[in-house]
Amino acid sequence: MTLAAEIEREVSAAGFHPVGTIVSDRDEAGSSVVRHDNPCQLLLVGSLGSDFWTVFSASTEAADGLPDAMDRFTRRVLGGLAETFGVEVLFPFDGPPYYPFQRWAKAYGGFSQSPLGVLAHESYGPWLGLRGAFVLPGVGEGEREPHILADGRCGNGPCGACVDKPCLNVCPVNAISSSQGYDYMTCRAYLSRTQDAACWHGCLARRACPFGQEHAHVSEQARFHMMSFVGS
Ligand code: B12
Ligand code: SF4
Ligand code: SF4
Repeated sequence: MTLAAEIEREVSAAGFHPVGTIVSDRDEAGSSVVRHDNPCQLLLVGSLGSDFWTVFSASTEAADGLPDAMDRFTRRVLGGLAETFGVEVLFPFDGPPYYPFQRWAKAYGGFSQSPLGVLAHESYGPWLGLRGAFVLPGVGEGEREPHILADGRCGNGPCGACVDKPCLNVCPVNAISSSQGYDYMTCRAYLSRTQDAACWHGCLARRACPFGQEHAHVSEQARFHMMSFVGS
């Protein structure tokens, strides 16, 4: 079993969702990983749906009342795995400057930049959280693959072919448009002043996406993310 496959197995057992491995070089990865051998491999790890929520909500971090519970949980669990396997792990919340996690996911393939700001995927819809990237040793010349792996999971993501774009038509304050993208200040102001908004149970625009609906956040999970967004 390869190192990536071993880590993927442990990541799944811990409640996270392994996305896949990209080969990273200077141009794709940006300056943040150039201190590593190039090319290096990045194993992207996400979180998906209520499985992750179940594990996280039973953690000590979720109960201790301190800030950034999910980030601290993620750092403990994925950091522990990195230590076990003797590799480094990068986190999306370390910054600014932030590691370009969305760019990395697009390099893996299957994701499109949605009008919502988040990436959308045919299977996951707009519901995949990006939680970490394990930095694995570089691959040899002969083994080097293109950034998009030929394993059937890759493509351009669903947004380009989504004609109706229902995500654009449901926001109560028109914070999402095809021309301007996502106006997070308008969204945040609305949530702050409207405690009974339906959005507190999940962004209506995100929920309108027909893809990956089985991975939509449960109400408590949606509220957790909205609270941290409005407080940020
Ligand atoms: C800063 C930030 C924000 C800021 C954006 C402010 C701004 N305009 O710069 C704010 C606080 C608004 C924000 C909000 C949200 N965010 Co945010 N955010 C980030 C963060 C930490 C850094 C982005 C960045 O600067 N990257 C550095 C550049 C160089 O990387 P990049 O990949 O090339 O950059 C892309 C992004 O910057 C993106 N982008 C630009 N503006 C915005 C605005 C939003 C809202 C998003 C999501 C993306 C986005 O476009 C770039 C080109 O692809 C990333 C984590 C990360 N490390 O990327 C999460 C991240 C992009 N956010 C994410 C999410 C899910 C959200 C929320 C939907 C959270 C929620 N509530 O569930 C909210 C939106 C609120 C809502 N109503 O639902 C996810 C997206 C997952 C995905 N499938 O794509 C990320 C990857 C975090 C994660 N752990 O998964 N976010
Ligand atoms: S509704 Fe269509 S355009 Fe909007 S995020 Fe989903 S696939 Fe993309
Ligand atoms: S959370 Fe509500 S206000 Fe904010 S973008 Fe989504 S639908 Fe619009």
